[in-house]
Amino acid sequence: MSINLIEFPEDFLWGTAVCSHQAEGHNVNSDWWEWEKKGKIADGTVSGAAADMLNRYPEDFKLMSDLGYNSFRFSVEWARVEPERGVFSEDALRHYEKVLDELRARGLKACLTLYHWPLPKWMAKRGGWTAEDSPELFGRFVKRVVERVYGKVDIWCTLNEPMVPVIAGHLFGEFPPERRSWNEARTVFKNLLKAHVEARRRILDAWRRSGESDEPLIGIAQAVVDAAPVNPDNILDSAIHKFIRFFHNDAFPKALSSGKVPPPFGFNEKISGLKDSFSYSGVNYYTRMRINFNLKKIPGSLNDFLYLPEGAETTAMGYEVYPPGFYNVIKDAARYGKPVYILENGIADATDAQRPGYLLRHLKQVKRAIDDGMDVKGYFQWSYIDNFEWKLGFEKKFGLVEVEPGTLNRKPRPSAYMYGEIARTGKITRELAEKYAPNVIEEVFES
Ligand code: GCO
Repeated sequence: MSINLIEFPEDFLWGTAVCSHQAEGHNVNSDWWEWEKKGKIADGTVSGAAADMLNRYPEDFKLMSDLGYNSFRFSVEWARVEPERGVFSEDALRHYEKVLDELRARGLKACLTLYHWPLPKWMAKRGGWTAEDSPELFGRFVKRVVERVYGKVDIWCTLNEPMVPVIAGHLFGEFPPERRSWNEARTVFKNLLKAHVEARRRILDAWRRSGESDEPLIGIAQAVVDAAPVNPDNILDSAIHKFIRFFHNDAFPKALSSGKVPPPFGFNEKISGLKDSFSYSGVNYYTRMRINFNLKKIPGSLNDFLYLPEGAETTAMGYEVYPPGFYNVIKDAARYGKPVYILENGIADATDAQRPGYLLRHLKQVKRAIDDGMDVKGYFQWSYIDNFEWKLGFEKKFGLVEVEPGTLNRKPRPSAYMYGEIARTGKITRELAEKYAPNVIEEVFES
């Protein structure tokens, strides 16, 4: 069947996302800042001034609203707000207050992430998320933030991709604190569940005081891959794919739903306040993971499970472009019976040659999910702007908007305008696809 138009619901959120450490710059009291200086970053860069959103956010929010976007996701940096244990920076709190006010003044809805990986140095020194009181300390920081900004936030995201500190930080030792300990990984998993509970409690306290009737939207952003066995008849591939799908995608959200710590992370013990502790499912999707296990090779990172079919289209990250996987993971997220927000989806592409097509093909899968009855409420493109891509540095360009080296001036890429047209109209038309990505017309409009 051939169609000419893809239409999204009227109140759909069309946003972009950043993490403050990656985009604001100068997160000097964080563990990542210290770690970067040890020469850990692949392209030899450090986060430094990043995209300088710390100072340029008013210009950025004007650009977003001029382009036609209606929402924005970003994070508060714990290390900025609490640079020393128990010492809260009035400057930092005022900064985030002003950022949220500016967003509102531009008519942009705010999704605020409370933890997006960097920790204050003092926290990291005392064991980070392995410390028994880490959830409580996180709760105390969140309380300070919530007291200042409640009423200015539309969507609360307590944790961004909690499995990254668990797996990359404590199991495979790729991110700070570079640990390789299964015991620690389990402890971090449990403490992050508790940290979510603590954060949610503080947000709900503020909500009760506010007298509003509707409960605030609170959830996490979960990184999900569409894991599948290369050869379903191979018992090992099939078993490993199921395990990875559970371990990486489902274990954490399942715990938020059941209130228990699932094996292998725990023994189904209950955590008080955890059961049904979210009001939406947040999905971050980039690629699929095809499992082709090699017995001779012990995996050193989750990426070692990635298998690329010959001729597969890939991104600058080396990820396979696989839009149908997006539909599959949205379907998985929708099983919890809550609204779904896509909190990240995007591509590293310096020349913007692939990005328009990537975007249209992925948005088509979102629409497919909506047509099949899934309650998808919004989509946040990663990323608004080129930023510090963690261990890979600035070489990977995820931005709809390019940052000119040196001046840090903003230069929207063609896909930034394309995304704006979609956001303003809620529609993908054939003309739009012809203008920006004629090569994907068939995939997007013929089904
Ligand atoms: C992620 C992170 C982002 C990354 C992005 C691109 O959620 O993985 O939230 O910080 O930069 O995913 O790799």
